[in-house]
Amino acid sequence: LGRFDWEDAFRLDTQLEEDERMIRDSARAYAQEKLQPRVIEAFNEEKTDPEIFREMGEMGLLGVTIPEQYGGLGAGYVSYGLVAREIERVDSGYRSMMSVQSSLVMYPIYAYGSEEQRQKYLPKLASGEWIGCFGLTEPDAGSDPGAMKTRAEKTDGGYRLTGSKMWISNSPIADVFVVWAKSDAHDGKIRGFVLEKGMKGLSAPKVANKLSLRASITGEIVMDGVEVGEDALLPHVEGLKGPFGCLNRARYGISWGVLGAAEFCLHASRQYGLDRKQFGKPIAQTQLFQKKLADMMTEISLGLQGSLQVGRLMDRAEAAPEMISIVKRNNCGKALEIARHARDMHGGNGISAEFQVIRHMLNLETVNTYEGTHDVHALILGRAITGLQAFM
Ligand code: TGC
Ligand code: FAD
Repeated sequence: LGRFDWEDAFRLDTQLEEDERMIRDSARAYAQEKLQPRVIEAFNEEKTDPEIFREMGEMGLLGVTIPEQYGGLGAGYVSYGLVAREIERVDSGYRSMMSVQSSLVMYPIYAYGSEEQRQKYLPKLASGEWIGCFGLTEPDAGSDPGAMKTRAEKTDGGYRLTGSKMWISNSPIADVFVVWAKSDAHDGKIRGFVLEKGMKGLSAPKVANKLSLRASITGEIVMDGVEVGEDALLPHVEGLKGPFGCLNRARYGISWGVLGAAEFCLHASRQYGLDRKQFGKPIAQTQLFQKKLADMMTEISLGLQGSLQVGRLMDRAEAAPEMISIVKRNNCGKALEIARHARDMHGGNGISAEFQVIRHMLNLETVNTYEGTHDVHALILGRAITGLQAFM
C-alpha cells in the first residue's frame, strides 16, 4: 500500500517533468525569500514596488511560455501554472502583477503582434525593465466587454483613441498599455493597440482605497484623443477573440495561483490548530476542526489535478475555453471558501495581518471576480451544457 502525504495527496510531484520541478522550486525560493518578507507591509501600506518586476524578470518568471528568442523561458503551461501557484502562495497581488505582464501583455504582442512589435517590446517586458498593463474593462462594460465605448478613429498616419478603461492592474506604473477599442476603420470591430507611457492625452490615475489586492496597484486608463501611428495596431487579430485569447491563458494561470493561496491557508490553519489549546487539548484534536482541514485538503488536491490536466492539454493546443472556465471558477470559489474557513479557525488572531489568512481571504474576493466572475463562468458552462445563452 502507498504512503499518504497530506501536503501532496495525489502525488502531483511525480506527475511533473524534471524541468517543471526545477522551475517550481526556483519560483518557490524567490517567492519565499524575496516576496514573503515584504508582503505584510506592502498590503498594509498599499504599496507596489516596481522593483519586483525587475526581480521576477531576472528569475525568468515573466513570459514563462514566450520563446527564448524574445526573452521568455520557452517553457510550457504547466510550468507557468506552477509559477503562479508559488507566487500566489505569498499574495494574489504579486501573482496578478506577474500574470498581467505574461499572459495579458506579452502574450498578445507575441501572438497578434508584428515582428517589429515583438522585437521592440518583448525582451524589455521579459526583463521587467518595462511594466505592462491590459485595458479591456470599462466603467460601463465589465462582464460584457463587447459593450465597450472606447473608439479608434482613423487618421492620416494611424489612429486616434478616445475612451476610458477601469480597474486596470499595473496601469499607474505601466510603460506599455495593451488596450482594446472599437475601430471605425475596421467596421467597428474590436482591435488591439499598444500605447506607451508619455503619449499625449494618455493618463492612468490610481484607484485608491482598495481593501483587496492592496500589494498590486490598480488604476484607470484615460485616453483623451491619443494619436498613434499605424505601427501601434496589433495586426493579427480582430474581434473579441483577441482579448479572450489572452484571458484564456491568464484564467488558467489563476486556477493554479489560487490553490497556492489556499495551500497557505491550509498549512497555517493546521499549524495553528496544533499549537492552540482550548478545553485542555489542541483545537486540531476536535472533530469540527479536522473536518475543515479535510475539506480544504480535498478541494486543493482535486483542484490541482484539474489544472494539471488542463495545462497538459494547453501544451498540446487541445484545451477548450470551457475547460478553463471550470478550473478558474471552481478553484477560485473553493480557495475563497478555504480562506474564509482559515480566518475562522484562527479565531481572533484570524483578523490580524500577522497571521496572513485574512489578507488571502480579502485578495481572493477580487480573484473570484476578475477575469470573469464566478457566475459569468457558470453561464459560459451553462451555455456549453444547454446550447442556450443566458447572458442577455
Ligand atoms: P461571445 O459571443 O461568446 O464571443 C464573441 C467572440 O469571442 C470568441 N470567444 C473566445 N475566443 C477565444 N477564447 C474564449 N474564451 C472565447 N470566448 C468567446 C467567440 O468565439 C466569438 O468569436 P467570433 O469570431 O465568432 O466573433 O461573446 P459575448 O459578448 O456573448 O461574451 C460573453 C462572455 C460573458 C462569455 C464574455 O464576455 C466574458 O467572458 N466576460 C467576462 C469578462 C472578463 O473576463 N473580463 C476580464 C477583464 S481582464 C481582467 O480581469 C484582468 S485581471 C488580471 C490580474 O490582475 O491578474
Ligand atoms: P459587473 O459585470 O457589473 O458584475 C456585477 C455582478 O453582476 C457580478 O456578480 C456578476 O457576476 C453579475 N452579472 C453580470 N452579468 C450577469 C449576467 N448576465 N447574469 C448574471 N449575473 C451577471 N480588467 C481589465 O481589463 N484589466 C485588468 O488588469 C483588470 N484588473 C483588475 C483588478 C482588480 C483589483 C479588479 C477588482 C478588477 C480588475 N479588472 C481588470 C476588471 C474585472 O475583470 C471586472 O471587475 C470583472 O470582469 C467584472 O466586471 P464588473 O466589475 O463591471 O462587474
